[in-house]
Amino acid sequence: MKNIVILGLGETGLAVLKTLIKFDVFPIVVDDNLKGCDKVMLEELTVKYYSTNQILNMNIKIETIIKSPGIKYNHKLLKKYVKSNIINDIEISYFLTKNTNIKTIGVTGTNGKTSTTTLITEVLKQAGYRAFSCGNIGISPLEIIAKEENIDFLVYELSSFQLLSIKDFKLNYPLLLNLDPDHLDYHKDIEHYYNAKFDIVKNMPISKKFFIDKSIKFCKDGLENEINNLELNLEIDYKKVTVSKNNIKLVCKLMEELNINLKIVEKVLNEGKINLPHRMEYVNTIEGVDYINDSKATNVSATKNALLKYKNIILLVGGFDKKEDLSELTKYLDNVVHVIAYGENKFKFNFINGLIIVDNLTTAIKVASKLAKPGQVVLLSPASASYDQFVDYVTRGNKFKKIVSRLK
Ligand code: UMA
Repeated sequence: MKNIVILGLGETGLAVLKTLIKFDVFPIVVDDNLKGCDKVMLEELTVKYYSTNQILNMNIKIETIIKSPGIKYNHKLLKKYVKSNIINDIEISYFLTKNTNIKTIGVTGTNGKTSTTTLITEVLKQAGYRAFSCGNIGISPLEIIAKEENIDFLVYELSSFQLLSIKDFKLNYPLLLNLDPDHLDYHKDIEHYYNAKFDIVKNMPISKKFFIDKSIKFCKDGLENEINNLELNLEIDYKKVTVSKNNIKLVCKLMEELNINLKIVEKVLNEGKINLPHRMEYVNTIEGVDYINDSKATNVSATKNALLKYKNIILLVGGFDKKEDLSELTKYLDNVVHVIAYGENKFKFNFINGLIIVDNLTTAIKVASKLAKPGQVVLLSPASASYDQFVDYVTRGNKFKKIVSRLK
């Protein structure tokens, strides 16, 4: 019996399950945290489900494991079945689209992936195409393929976790925005992380072009690097948009390739449609103090970008320790008046002079609001993941906004 296992029944696993069932394939689901309602759903679908330990004890043959991106390669099932075909939803989407007219664009990089993916999709839509964002942005490409008809473009946001599990997947147009240390709790080392990012061109893109930031040195035989060296004549107020200038340039380079008028990029940016929540999001001004929610800044380089954007900052940092070298932040503290650290890794910010340490985000905001003077900015830009005290960065950002609204 050739068993297919879906490992992890989150957003990705569910999309894979629905797709397989559509093709009359009934996989086994393995998840260690299934809720009662998930179990009822699986039973109704006559899909078998097990915990990791249960399936390990069964000693069955497994031909293919479809892995959720958040599950690490040292997971017990993956270690035991290392010779199985281990793939993901991104790989499956390639097989479903490769003989169709759907064009694919992929965006990876350490920071700015979601806003750049959203920008590309919006520009394509305004140029008259049926374009959809998918992937790490929060919706599996399989969901889009199942739901939408006459798709012109799929615009994938791709994380290093997802890129690690691709085999034959290739894109028409790959983009690599930037590279900085991140996710060192998941990857063996920085090289392993960077190499996963380069896997966006593991298989030669159909266009043979790689849209890549000028700061990154990369070459591959037969592949043409398209560098973001355009002089832009667009009227954009960069202070008001959350997509960086470099990423806008790279998007423009891509749009030139697709023969799309760059004035559409200008229009989309100026309409403010790309200003996503939790990314340098303006929340409120209270007694002359601006409150900014940058909860999506889960690494040093994202926090660095926020520190370069604002002045007179009271910075709130801390959370789950991703094993990054936090002392890199020292170089960017010129505009900072106070730093308040909270969360699991709060003591790791001890290299900052005058650091204020508190237990949680609520206290950090309260202390910041007492210290803040008119003209200053209270900036939540944690340089850390949220998992120590929150489900994810969205919950953390929403909590920040809720507490700030109460301050008023
Ligand atoms: N699970 C186990 N055993 C384990 C670990 C997890 O059974 O040892 C199960 C959990 O019980 C859960 C499932 O696995 O049911 C979770 O899988 P997952 O963490 O891959 O979550 P998904 O819901 O499938 O979400 C994933 C991405 N999550 C991660 O990469 C951690 C989402 O990116 C993505 O939006 C979604 O697929 C759709 O593609 C989130 C993210 O934080 C936003 N990404 C990282 C980032 O942006 O920095 C890379």
